[in-house]
Amino acid sequence: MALNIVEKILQDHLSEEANKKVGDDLPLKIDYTLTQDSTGTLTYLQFEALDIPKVKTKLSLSFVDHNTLQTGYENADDHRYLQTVAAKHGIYFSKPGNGICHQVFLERFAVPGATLLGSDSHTPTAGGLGMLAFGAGGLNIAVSMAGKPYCLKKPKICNVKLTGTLPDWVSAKDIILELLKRLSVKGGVGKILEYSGDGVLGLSVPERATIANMGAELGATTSIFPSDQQTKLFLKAQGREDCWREIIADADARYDEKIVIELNKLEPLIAKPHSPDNVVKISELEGIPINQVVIGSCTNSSYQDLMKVATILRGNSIHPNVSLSIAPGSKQVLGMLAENGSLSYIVNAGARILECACGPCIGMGQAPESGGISLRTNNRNFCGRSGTQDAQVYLVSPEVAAVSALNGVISDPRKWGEPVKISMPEKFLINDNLIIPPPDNGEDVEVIRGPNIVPLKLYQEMEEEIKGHVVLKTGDNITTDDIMPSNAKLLPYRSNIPFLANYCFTGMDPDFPQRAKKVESGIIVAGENYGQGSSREHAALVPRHLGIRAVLAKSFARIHYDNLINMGILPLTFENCNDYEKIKQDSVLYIKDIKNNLKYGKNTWLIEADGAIQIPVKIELTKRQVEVLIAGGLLNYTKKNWED
Ligand code: MIC
Ligand code: SF4
Repeated sequence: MALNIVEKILQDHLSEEANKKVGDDLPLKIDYTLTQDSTGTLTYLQFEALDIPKVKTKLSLSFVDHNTLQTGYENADDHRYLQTVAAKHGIYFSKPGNGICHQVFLERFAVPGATLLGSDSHTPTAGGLGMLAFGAGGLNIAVSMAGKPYCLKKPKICNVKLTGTLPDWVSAKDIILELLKRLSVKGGVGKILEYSGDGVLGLSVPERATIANMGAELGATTSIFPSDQQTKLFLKAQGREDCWREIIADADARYDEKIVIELNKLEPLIAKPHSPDNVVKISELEGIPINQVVIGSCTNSSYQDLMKVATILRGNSIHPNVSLSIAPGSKQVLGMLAENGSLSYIVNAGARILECACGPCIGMGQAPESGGISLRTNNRNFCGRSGTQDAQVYLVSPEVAAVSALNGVISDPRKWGEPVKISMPEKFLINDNLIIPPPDNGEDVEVIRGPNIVPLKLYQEMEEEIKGHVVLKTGDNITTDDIMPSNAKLLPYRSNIPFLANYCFTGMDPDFPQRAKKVESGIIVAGENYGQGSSREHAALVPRHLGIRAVLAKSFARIHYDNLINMGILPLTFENCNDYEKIKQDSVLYIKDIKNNLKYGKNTWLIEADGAIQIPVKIELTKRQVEVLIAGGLLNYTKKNWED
């Protein structure tokens, strides 16, 4: 039978599961895992709770790239915990300064045809190299490190065919912005995007990675490119040619959906505040004065990206009203810019060089001025994420960012002059001295925990019934940044759930934590695509800590849906979306017969609102998810069902 790329990789990683119908659970063998520090501390606390001496994957990696500001002892303590817990359990540790997890993983570890699970929503970046890579909650990573399969809801496979070649000054970022414009931030939910077509052949691995990276903003389960000659070229230049193998779709492979993008028809694009799908042509916004430009993040901080920027900046000065900050994606990228002299073009133009980390992308520094206009090469421009609530953040390609930084206004790069072309280096600078392999005698390592690491609370089994107050009613597209904000002040407390609880939803509603604490059981009512964005399980665990027992929404984003189940919170959807109007903030909802309904696989439940009306709600769960919910969460479930 003719197979597409996803089916080929699934076939290698599933036993007899490949023929299951869309929506079913696929137990997937995970070869590699990655964590980053802001989700990693909780992941490893949960891994420790499973009591497994050594990871059972081919390779597991722990990166430090998010919390690197170290304004107090908390971050450094977390780094020490992460380094010692990695050494103890057979995990490679990438030290702060080595770069952003997705960039470093692509450069030094990604393998075509293998599977990767990462505690970060942009883990699909490795799909640029033909890897089947998923973002998930930290608890899922912990369970995979323990050698258990990752249960994936079988997604639809959508073919994105790229034809032709990109016009001058139009880049990979514009391809994914075009898709966001067409499909919206929920257009990819429940789908894997598999790229093909002659347009793919001309895209280098880092360009493909930019596209796969921002598939997360479409809500896609993951994105994947073929492993072809471009892949081989990249791996060869990284000194890793031996792990290359060709993986392409069979000629008559079948897909559930098809999208075609004609590359030669594309123009430079820009996503307006405050959503990555708010995309228009750059020509429509030309001339708007800007205050800040930030170039970096796991989307656009590769060697080729920054070489383009350096070439544009060379011999020029940034506009007097603009602050330009640049965070290279990895030590490899920064080292190469330093060695070939391009770093001096960047520095001399007046850019501020930041360390190789996420930095401003997650609000760790460089917050714009009040009401400031910031152009960024990042993947997310949610309101307040930059650290300034009223800032206006736009998303663009590195070319647009660099030209605009010089002009002081949003600029169409096509008017800049000769197009900048950077080819793939024959050899990347290879120096893995910030990657620490685990020692052979890991069992002797002492794990060091600072006072910021607060032990996990264990929860009880699911209740038989819940009488809960609606403590919050929200609109559509609520992000995990809305639920559990992350900024320079809060990010250091990712291992301290009671502390974080005081800030849950406070960007939107400062009184939420107090209200939630007052009632015994709380319920959140939401619109479409609830929980889009980050994989942070804190957005489920913190509400759980505040007594939230159910979320009733019009629809959910994938990773957050799983995280709610993992934390023992009921994810309910309206059978009839008009019923959303019938529930008010402060309504009391009565959910009865929960365990029976779960056990007997009842898909539609009736819940009572304010002692008067009955509202039909749906719950779509696999058999395993039912058991996880009944057990009170994935940690309880895994401990209960342990067999080696
Ligand atoms: C993000 O881009 O929002 C993050 C910070 O990388 C998150 C992870 C986190 O919240 O720690 C993500 O994308 O999953
Ligand atoms: Fe880091 Fe930003 Fe990428 Fe998240 S999106 S991993 S914060 S660079």
